[in-house]
Amino acid sequence: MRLPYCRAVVLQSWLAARRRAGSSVGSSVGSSVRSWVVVLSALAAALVLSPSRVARADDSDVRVNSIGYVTGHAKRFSVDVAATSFVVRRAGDDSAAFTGDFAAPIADASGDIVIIGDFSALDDPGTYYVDVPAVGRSTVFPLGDDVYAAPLETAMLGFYGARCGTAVSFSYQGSTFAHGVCHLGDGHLDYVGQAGATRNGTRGWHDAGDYGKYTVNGAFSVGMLLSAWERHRDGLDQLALPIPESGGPVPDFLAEVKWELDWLLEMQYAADDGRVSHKLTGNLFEDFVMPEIDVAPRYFVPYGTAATADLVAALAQASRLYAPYDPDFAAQCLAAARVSYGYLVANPANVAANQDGFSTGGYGTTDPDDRLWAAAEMWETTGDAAALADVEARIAALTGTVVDADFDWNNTKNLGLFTYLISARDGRDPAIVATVRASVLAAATAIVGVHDAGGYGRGVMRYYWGSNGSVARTSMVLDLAGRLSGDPTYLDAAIDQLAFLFGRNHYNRSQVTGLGLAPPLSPHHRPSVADDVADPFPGLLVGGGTTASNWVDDWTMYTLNEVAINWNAPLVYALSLFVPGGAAPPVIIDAGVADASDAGDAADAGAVIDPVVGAGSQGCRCTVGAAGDPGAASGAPTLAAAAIAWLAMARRRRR
Ligand SMILES: [Ca+2]
Ligand SMILES: [Ca+2]
Repeated sequence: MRLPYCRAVVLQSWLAARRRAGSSVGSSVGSSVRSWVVVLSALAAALVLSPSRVARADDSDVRVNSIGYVTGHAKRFSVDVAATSFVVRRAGDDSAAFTGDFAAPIADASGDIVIIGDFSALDDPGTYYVDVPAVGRSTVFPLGDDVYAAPLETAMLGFYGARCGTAVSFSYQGSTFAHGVCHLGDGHLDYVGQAGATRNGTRGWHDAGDYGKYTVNGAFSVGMLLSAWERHRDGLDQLALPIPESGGPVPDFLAEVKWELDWLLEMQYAADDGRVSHKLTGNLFEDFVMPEIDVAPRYFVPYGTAATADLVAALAQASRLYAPYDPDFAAQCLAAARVSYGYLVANPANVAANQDGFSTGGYGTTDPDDRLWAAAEMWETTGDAAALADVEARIAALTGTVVDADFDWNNTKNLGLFTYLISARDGRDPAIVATVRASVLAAATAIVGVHDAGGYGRGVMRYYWGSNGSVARTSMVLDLAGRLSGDPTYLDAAIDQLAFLFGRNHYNRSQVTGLGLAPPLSPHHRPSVADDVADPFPGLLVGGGTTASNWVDDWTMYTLNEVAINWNAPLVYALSLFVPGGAAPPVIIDAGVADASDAGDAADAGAVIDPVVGAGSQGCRCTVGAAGDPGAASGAPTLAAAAIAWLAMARRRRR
């Protein structure tokens, strides 16, 4: 009898304290919210509503990437007690495959004193464990070319399970995860001037632990997923997902993303009115029920210019990527993007969405970054000179950092900057290209610096609500820097971000449900809490600690253990770098300035240079290793060396 009452108390407390009311990501979470976290934690512990799971796995001080290690890439692990040497042993017969010494201890932000071992030179596929004499053994892990293939599929299941407006059912590790048809009433138009009327706003993904659909975060997540497709298509196009569209004309990966795009299209006010609703939610957060039980009315919320710009960007990018598979859909996306882009051009002032009456996620953000992203994607898709002038004016007007090492939904400019930088189109201002290029390398070098300074290789300096998503998101910056410089340091740091998320961390636990060592069992995710399956829905990255050591696996702790599409999307991006076929060729900026013999060598090496930038960059004066270029200081290889290194890596990966 007591339990339902207490549960209601917790839910009310939780609703009162609910997140995203602020204008920024977790760093802005106020002290009042933190107080509620404490209150909720105490309540949960006292009432044994959802027993706080032991945060640390207790089996080892030897922390590895429990998913495994990829041939041709860095292989590092961490130990949080003192030792001098280690042995990597074959799991089959315990024979030694590699012996090494530890580096000097590092004082990690978690308080752990950590030593790091490196067995990158071991490249024979197999199954291994790390043995540290007098300390212990790691979990057993595979080493091979394809250790991330299955996790990538699982991470995409995270999106499929979040589908709104349809029934979902799939099997994973012996359990069936499902929900019924939900939210077909989406949505009501009362808050956008049509009391009592409704319009179709079905489909899309439930955003996070809740069932709302938020344009800014939805478009941002789509942008990261489509960028993964655009840059690592060969690693994604063979993906077979258990979705209804599988086997159709659109590759499964794009078919899953289309479910969100179909909804985004409906967020535009009308075909001739480019304003875009900021979100589609109920007035309040839902109870912890299955989505088909949630029948409270949901509303289109008034437009904001950030949401409008993000829709433009996502739809413009989608237009060029879906065109080979679904030309009608591609045309629909571009037409909608043009209408909303036209609105933005005609209405340059930032307009924040009026969210009066709603206590669901705020996702409030100003729009300069969103407008930059929109202009970049419009230019890349259409070649429109005015859009190029728009994006370049916005880049030139940036104050402070151009490319940010740490970014999230409230700062989308990186997505636009990346598209701009690696475009094959003509006509850019060479000075702006050079600025962006140098800034990508500077941001990536900063990430590597943070990675080097910590005990577990985490590349994000701060800890905040959802920062596991930002850890995954560093892979986008590191990917670009690796391709620009040819320096493997960047991709090595990127794979270490996955290692952190899959168990090489203070907790010795995976941060993704259903994957790796001791994964989260109690995420803040309504279907996982409300269904009758013991395990949570798989493939969901939890937000992680807001300090280096405070993560708990407890569904009531939304600032620590929620899930969200803007965290899963960069996880997919990171995984796409390291699956078979995912390796991307160097980006060569300025073929006209690079040493002619370099270009010749690269061509001789197999014509691997992707003309992503060089061919059309009329007179671009940026050069590899230019003054102020962090790549120069770190000894970035020549263009030819970069191309040859990539070829060698691609060959290794194919073996
Ligand atoms: Ca913004
Ligand atoms: Ca459950």
